[in-house]
Amino acid sequence: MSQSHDLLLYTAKVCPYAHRTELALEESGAKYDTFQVDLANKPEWYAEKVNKASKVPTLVVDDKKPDQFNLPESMVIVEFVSDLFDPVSTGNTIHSKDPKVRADSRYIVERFAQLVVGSYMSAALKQDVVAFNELVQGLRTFNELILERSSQGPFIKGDKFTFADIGIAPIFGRILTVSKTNLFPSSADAAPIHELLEKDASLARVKTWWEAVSARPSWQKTYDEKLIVDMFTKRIQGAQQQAK
Ligand SMILES: N[C@@H](CCC(=O)N[C@@H](CS)C(=O)NCC(=O)O)C(=O)O
Repeated sequence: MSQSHDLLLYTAKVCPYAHRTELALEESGAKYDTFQVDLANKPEWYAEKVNKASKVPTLVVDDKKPDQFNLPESMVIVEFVSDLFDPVSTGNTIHSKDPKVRADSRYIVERFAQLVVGSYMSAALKQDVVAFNELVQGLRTFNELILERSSQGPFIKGDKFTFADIGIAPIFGRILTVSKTNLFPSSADAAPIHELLEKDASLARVKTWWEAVSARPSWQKTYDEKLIVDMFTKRIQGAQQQAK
């Protein structure tokens, strides 16, 4: 496949939203350059020249050409990448052409965020045990949702790694890393999430899903767990100190 657009991704390894776009580009076999944005010290030109909201990710299409355009918002970028490259070089299709599958994939990414993101942040940054229990419950509900869509998977919509997996995996991966690093509060009602994932029947479908996602070359190439551990340890311990 010849690639007709130059692509430059403004990204940050720490950011789960930027991570989605790296996964989509890798899965597509796209050629792209990256610019790592230090979120603690963003270049002063970034907001003006790249992304008015001053956030990562941003995909610059045809950088410095007359028809250059800058695309913000992770799932918009994932969709754009799938429109440019599907069916991808791996034979996979990131985003189905079927309107029902497309809509349900968007829904499940949105529902996962509703179920999990707020409680994850509060559990980690505020050491809020109630939020931690809500997070575990949210993951159990997610297990049911993906079981309803495909009992065997291993991916959310069946045997292919697609839009829904890309939308959710970077957030789930970070939750697991925070758990393994013992940065969540301990709860009398639930074991640590990485232990529950191994043994709890109510997360069995999530376990199957996660094993398949984390084995993908695109995941292994784009997830720098050591960096996440270092950055999250500083951030979460900093937030804990401030709360004292
Ligand atoms: N809805 C956006 C969220 C992007 C976002 O919140 N990115 C964060 C990093 S994870 C960011 O760039 N924040 C600005 C900052 O930290 O200054 C998306 O999905 O792309």
